[in-house]
Amino acid sequence: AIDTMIPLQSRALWNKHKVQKFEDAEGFDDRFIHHVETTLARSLYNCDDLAAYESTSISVRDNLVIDWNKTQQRLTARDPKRVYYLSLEFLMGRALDNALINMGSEPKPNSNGDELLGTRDMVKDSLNDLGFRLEDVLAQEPDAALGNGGLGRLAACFIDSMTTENIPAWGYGLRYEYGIFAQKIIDGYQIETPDYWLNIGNRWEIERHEIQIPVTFYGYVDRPDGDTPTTDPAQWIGGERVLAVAYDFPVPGYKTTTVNNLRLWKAKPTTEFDFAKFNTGDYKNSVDQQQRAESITACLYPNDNFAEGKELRLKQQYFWCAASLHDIIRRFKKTQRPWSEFPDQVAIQLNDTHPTLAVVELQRVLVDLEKLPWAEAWDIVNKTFAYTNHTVMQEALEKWPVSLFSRLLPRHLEIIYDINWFFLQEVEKKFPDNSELLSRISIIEEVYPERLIRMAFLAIVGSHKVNGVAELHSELIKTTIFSDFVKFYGPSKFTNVTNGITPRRWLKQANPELSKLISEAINDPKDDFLLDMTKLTKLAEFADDHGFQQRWNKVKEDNKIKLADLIKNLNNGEDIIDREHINNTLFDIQVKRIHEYKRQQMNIFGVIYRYLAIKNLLEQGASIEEVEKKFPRKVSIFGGKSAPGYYMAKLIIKLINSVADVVNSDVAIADLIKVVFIPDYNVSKAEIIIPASDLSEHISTAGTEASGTSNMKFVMNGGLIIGTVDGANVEITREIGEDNIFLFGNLSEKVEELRYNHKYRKSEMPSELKMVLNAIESGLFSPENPNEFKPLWDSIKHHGDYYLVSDDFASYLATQELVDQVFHYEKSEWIKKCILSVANVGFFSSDRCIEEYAETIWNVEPVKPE
Ligand code: IMP
Ligand code: B1N
Repeated sequence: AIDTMIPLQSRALWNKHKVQKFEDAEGFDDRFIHHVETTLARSLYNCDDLAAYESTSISVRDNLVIDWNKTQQRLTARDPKRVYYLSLEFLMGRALDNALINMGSEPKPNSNGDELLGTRDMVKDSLNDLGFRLEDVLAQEPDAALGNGGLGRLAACFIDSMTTENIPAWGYGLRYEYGIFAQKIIDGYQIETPDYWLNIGNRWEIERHEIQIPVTFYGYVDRPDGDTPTTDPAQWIGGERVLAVAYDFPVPGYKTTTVNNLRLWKAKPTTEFDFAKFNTGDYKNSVDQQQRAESITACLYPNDNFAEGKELRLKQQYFWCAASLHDIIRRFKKTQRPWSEFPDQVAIQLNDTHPTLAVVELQRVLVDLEKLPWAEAWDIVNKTFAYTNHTVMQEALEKWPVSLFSRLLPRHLEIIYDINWFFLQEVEKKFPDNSELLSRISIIEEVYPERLIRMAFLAIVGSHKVNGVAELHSELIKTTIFSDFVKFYGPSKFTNVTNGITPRRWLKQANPELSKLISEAINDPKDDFLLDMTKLTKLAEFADDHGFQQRWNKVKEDNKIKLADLIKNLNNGEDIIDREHINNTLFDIQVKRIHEYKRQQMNIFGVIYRYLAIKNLLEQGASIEEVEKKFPRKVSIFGGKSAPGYYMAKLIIKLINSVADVVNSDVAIADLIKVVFIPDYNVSKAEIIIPASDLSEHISTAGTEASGTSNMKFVMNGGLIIGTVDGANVEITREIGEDNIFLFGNLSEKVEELRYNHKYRKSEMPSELKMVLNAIESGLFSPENPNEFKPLWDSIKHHGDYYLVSDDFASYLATQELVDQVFHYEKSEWIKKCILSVANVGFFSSDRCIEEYAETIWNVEPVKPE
């Protein structure tokens, strides 16, 4: 609007005082001290690590914001098609270190002119001169943990890559007051404590008081023109009103001055005056009511791969979709283009079904407010949206009761009915007289006593493309949960984009030493491989080079020492890991959300088997040296949160901790096995844990893990994988070669048959598993309560072993034996496998992934800084 712009005659003055980025150490020092003394109102007499963190962050943010403004102005001028990534979760982790790595333009000579320094090193030296250590300063930052696991971290990797690739893209999400809970382990049990991450404020966010969007709930539908059809414009008179306030997080890209935006919404009360309440003198009550608004964005739902179905969750979803769409539409309207051009200017990606209401909301805005005819509006909607599916697990598929919708979003329910009606008409036309198909494919599930809205079906019908997140998964959704839709639409609506991860955070930032070794080996001093991962293939030349192998192994050993230090700190200073043998102790790591389908129970059963086998050998009189030959040194490391209401997952955590207690204190086995559960696994801990792995476990029941992304992170950091033929493991094998991965277990094609066999008791449990379950049942790990783990053995022995532990256990153990063999007796072969894996991991950069989305789904082009 004209009135928000500075008059022409004043602009010379603005340009004269144009703010500048700091470019060198001098400039940084200046900015740093400025912010300590003004923004923080402190001085050199009371500047601690926290203040240094804050001042560094604000200084860095200043630079980002300058480029953010330029980026947004450039986009307004060029008016390209933009991408909006709608995700209820953004698991960003810490911002400062990543910003220092990404924003550094070209490395510059240091003060002596004898070394090229990137921004991170320059700031590190500066902080040193100012009296601080960069590591201590970085450690002050709380994780932005606004996500549960893979889905949320994927969104974070994607905005990094979209920015790095100069794609005009904004993320939209919620600014939860409380992110994922912090996990404490007390007496072996998971205890959840609130994650009030904003406790020390947040120096990365920009609060936009001026952007407040009203959002409505409840109420009723009014038809001013009488009893018109529901496809005609109607008016929704909302009951409850709240405001969405925008908080912006600048997103830096690597080697580009493009800075994109992550806009998160916070709910707050309106300042509307409620006469009715005022007149009845009910002041306290009216304040209470207002306060309720804030509860909408108070808390992230802590479930991974599970839909809880709570009313507040649906309110979160609508609040977020309505505010985001309003913002997107406002931006589009500034260009004065006709509505028909909306899909040429806007691509909206639905990260799972959580934002599916945006489909309905856009239809509502176009029909009710913009008065477009239904069909015209629907055409626009369909061309705008695309949907990513992340799971085939029934319990994760969102279905909302019709009754809840009719109360909370009455107009949206009408629109959903109409969308479904038109859709079913088309199905009927193509497949006449097939009432079974109609009821299977309907967006409304007719189940007694509650009719349900199938959000995934609504997302498919409302989108022009649907994608899965790894090849196997994308095939599976076509043949199982969405097979009727393939029949109706044909296969071309369904596609695959295999997940990826950003090598900036997961290689350069998490593993600076490996990154340095690589850049030296492939002669890439400016770290361009982080943009073009095909450069890594050159590493293969060194795979057999003994000297290089030793340097490679030294990096791994140093990373293992760092992890051992972390574990020691978390264990009140007591060392669990034997430092002396760290190089020939295999670090076997499984860190991810605790879930029966991910089968941490199988991993800990494997540990128990190993323990029992060692004890047996010792009892038969074998010496510890003889035992060590068969069962060499190994540390089994676990980490991950359970959903607070997930009983079985919590029991698995308890079993791991109970086994750790017994095994770690058994002096007879002389440190051959150690078991560690790292509490409160999160992004910043992952950055320490992942680079330290020799082996990591990705052992889900075939067909259950859509992709997995930590598997890619471990490989990128020079660790090997033991895994099932599931999710992205399949493509990892294709890329790095089957000699370099330890695969085992039944294939997804067999799963149905195996489950059937369990149901009709046609399965035989392997003796090794019997031995393990007997030991657990004997109370070896819970002497005071032998039945404590009963639900775990019951699920296998009596409840059909849904996750097929007994079918995969024998091949799991055999494969672990092979792992031991190669790690301990063919170490050079082992390291060679690691090097070859990293050489061929390039495919899993999220940059490749974003290029595929841009080309095949969004149809957007990069807009490069001039
Ligand atoms: P939006 O696209 O309208 O949300 O704009 C996002 C931000 O980009 C604004 O808050 C401005 O800071 C900046 N911006 C957008 N359009 C212009 C423009 O035409 N000139 C200068 N800055 C703009
Ligand atoms: O999404 C990741 C995949 O790599 C993982 O395999 C997959 O399990 C994960 C409801 C989910 N799928 N579904 C969820 C999360 C929260 C929620 O409320 C479902 N997370 C995944 C990235 O593609």
